[in-house]
Amino acid sequence: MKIQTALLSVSDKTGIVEFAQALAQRGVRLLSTGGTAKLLQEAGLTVTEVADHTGSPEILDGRVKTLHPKIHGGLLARRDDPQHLSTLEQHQIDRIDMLVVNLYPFRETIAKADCTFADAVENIDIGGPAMLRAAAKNHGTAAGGVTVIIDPNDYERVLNEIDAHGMTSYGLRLELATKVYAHTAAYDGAIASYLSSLNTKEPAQDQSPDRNEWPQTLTLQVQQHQIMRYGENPHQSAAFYRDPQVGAGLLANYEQLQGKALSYNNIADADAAWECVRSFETGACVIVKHANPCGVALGETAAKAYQNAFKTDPTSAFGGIIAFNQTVDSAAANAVSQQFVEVLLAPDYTEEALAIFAEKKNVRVLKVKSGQAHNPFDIKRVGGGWLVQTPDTYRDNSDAFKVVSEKQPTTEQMQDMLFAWNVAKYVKSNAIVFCGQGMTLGVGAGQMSRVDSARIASIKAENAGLSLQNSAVASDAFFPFRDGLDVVADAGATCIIQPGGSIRDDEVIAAANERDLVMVFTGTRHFRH
Ligand code: 93A
Repeated sequence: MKIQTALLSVSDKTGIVEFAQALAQRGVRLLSTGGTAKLLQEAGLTVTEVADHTGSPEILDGRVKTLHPKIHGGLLARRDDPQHLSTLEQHQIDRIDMLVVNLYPFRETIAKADCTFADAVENIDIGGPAMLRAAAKNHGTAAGGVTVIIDPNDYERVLNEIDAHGMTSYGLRLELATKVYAHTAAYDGAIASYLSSLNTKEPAQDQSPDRNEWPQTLTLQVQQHQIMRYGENPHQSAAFYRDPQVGAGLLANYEQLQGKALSYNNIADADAAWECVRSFETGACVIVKHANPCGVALGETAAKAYQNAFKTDPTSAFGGIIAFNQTVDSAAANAVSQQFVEVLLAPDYTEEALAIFAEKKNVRVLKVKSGQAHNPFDIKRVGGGWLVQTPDTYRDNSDAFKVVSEKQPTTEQMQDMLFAWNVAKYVKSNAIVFCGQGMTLGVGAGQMSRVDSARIASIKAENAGLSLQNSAVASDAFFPFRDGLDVVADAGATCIIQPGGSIRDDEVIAAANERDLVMVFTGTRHFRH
């Protein structure tokens, strides 16, 4: 079936004029929305505006442009169904054979440091996905169907097929339709992830997209960024790909200012460090080794934050990845230069700081832009498949935390617990984190039993010469027995923050009261594997 009418409505206008010209040359009638229509008309093309075609003007600041039966009927009518075709005739609806749409740049918008909530909301595209899903649903049969294009990279392929066969093949239409659903699913995933990262009074119990909304198939479209010398070990080959659809996070936003190429392990650890440091609202420093924070501290200056982070575990900090969420000045650069460091990350560096690092040619110095967006999905490879989940970007609402002990926390204890709780989110499970006065004092990570993590955290504090008297402890999941609690109390902790939810909560609360501890339940668990 020959393509007679195409509707073009794009935010990313790359290549659209050339493509529209090519369609016009092939006798295709062009329909288009405001901005796209204007651009095409300026290029001398004959275009019918959707508003003229439907007889309904764009309303509500463009929120309603294409949401009209003349558009959706034209996209959805089955091409081989006489009843559908007569319904079109009855309502004077023209078939739309090709749809060219790409969406409002939601991810790019929220990646901007100055993005407001209103900016984010206005960039949630409604009409675009509705048309895309309609057109993709109606990609049809071998006899004909709607050709839907979401990616400017596909313009040429479509033209080649039209030139070769007078129409697009079923195979291509199916492939393009599949791409659409993968794209709209990821787009909605990004919106869900953004909304769930906002502070709310009542934390949602289930922030994941509706289980029924998960796509049947996922298409992974990533771009090669760099071939690496090797993978996790020298006998493994590796490459580094970036996801062009994700506007924020380390990989979308870094610039390497000096040093050797990043290794596979550097990138994994740098990502862990950056995700942790950017979660703090005030100045902080995070030192990571093997994907776990081995020191985290707040500090009014970068130097102060670094010095306290380093104190937690100087032995492990050797060869670490160090991330800051504030500008690194000469004081911080001098302090960091005393140790062996693999990678440094910060939003900015002073000229003096860069001059200090220039003396250490091997240190990889990365400048990373902050942004609010997160990956829409976490993906983990398992034998024969992938596990896919929304990321743990849930921002806990401390107003909903409950003091379950008889003893009430002081303001200082509450601050220490909240800091410890935030760090624990970034420590591999089972995580036990001792903190005090805005710094970690002992981190127990990645153990199979919580009580062992507690023991290791207190041994590490002792090795570093740090006192745990009056410290705060966070546990990423509930204490299944009182034993872990006894270990941290013996070490000197006076307050504990944990999710609660064990069938033995009563026993654990009684133990906290017996040991004169403050205990707070958050109601949310933060496993990390
Ligand atoms: O505001 S919308 O959610 N409502 C609509 O009815 C609608 N129709 C198309 N967004 C809508 N679009 C989007 O407008 C398209 O997905 C595309 O990204 C953009 C193109 O607008 P313009 O042609 O005015 O630049």
